[in-house]
Amino acid sequence: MRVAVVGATGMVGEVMRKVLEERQFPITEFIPVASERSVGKSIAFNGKDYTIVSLKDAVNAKPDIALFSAGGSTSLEWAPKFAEVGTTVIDNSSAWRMDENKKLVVPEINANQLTKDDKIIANPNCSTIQMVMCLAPLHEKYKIKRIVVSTYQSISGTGVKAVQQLENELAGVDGEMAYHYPIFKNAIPHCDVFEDNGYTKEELKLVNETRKILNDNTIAVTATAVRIPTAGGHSESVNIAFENDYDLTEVRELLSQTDGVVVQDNVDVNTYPMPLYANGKDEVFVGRIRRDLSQENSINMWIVSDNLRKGAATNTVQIAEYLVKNKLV
Ligand code: A2P
Ligand code: 11C
Repeated sequence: MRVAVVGATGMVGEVMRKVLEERQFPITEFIPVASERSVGKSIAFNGKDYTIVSLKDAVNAKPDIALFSAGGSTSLEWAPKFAEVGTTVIDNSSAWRMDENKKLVVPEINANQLTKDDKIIANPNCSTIQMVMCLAPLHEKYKIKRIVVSTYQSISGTGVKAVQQLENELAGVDGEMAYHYPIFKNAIPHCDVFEDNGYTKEELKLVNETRKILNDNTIAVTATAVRIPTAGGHSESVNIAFENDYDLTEVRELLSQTDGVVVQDNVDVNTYPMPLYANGKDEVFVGRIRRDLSQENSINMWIVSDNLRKGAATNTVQIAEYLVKNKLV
């Protein structure tokens, strides 16, 4: 496969390169792409140095696959240009996710919808991916009626500027602010921008993307997204109301049997997921699984995953792997 990584120098782009290397993705030509600022510079991949090229040169090279993580506006403008020359784009931005003609894919859940005609495939938002990984098997078994989710999101989801802000605050030096407020010793209930209805875009992604991936618009979802000064991954407190009653042991079993999900749930020995330990891992970790005692057929759980891995790069590369395996590129 001839593979372009658009946004190769970015935080997600860097993890994409690492994940492609680790999983030994079958690459015959690697084409790193970034902004004009970076064109001509060199970047390492699989022990070799490659020269970063412009988007235009990358389109002219007609790669088989382009993995995009260079922001929504770059995707909106350039993904169709790649698609036009026959490249299959897997896009990590929010640009195409809710487009009704584009598939929003978490491979373990709905990659079987993909066909050769899907030239722009959307990768969901990080906080959605880790949640639906745990919801999908439970929805199938007990039918989800409503979800209440509160997130505790890593600064790495905002990008390099936010990581730098925290480092500056820890070192006690002034610098550029990624957030309106200090993040060290803080929790900021504001991820992405506010919409007119009082919710942030991040919160609405959790609502809309979840319904699209689970292919069920009857599911009610409400979300509060909060930024906290962690670096290893996003955490989520998720309350789920099912149509039908469930058995707690069976829920744990279902989750344990789900590919890509690891149950860490034994409060007797203080075992539960935490971002410090999810950092650098590809799995979604779930624990604190317990009955919601306040209403029937309801459950609480705590879901943690590395937002740059399963939440972004790993999911994107898994989609590419599925395409290759099923001869869809
Ligand atoms: P560059 O490093 O040249 O700015 P992050 O999300 O970590 O900020 O990274 C964004 C990625 O997207 C970087 O690789 C960045 O390249 C790339 N990028 C940003 N704007 C453009 C653009 N207009 N065209 C191509 N790549 C872009
Ligand atoms: C965050 N989820 O942590 C974001 C980062 O829609 O792809 C990715 C934004 C997106 O703030």
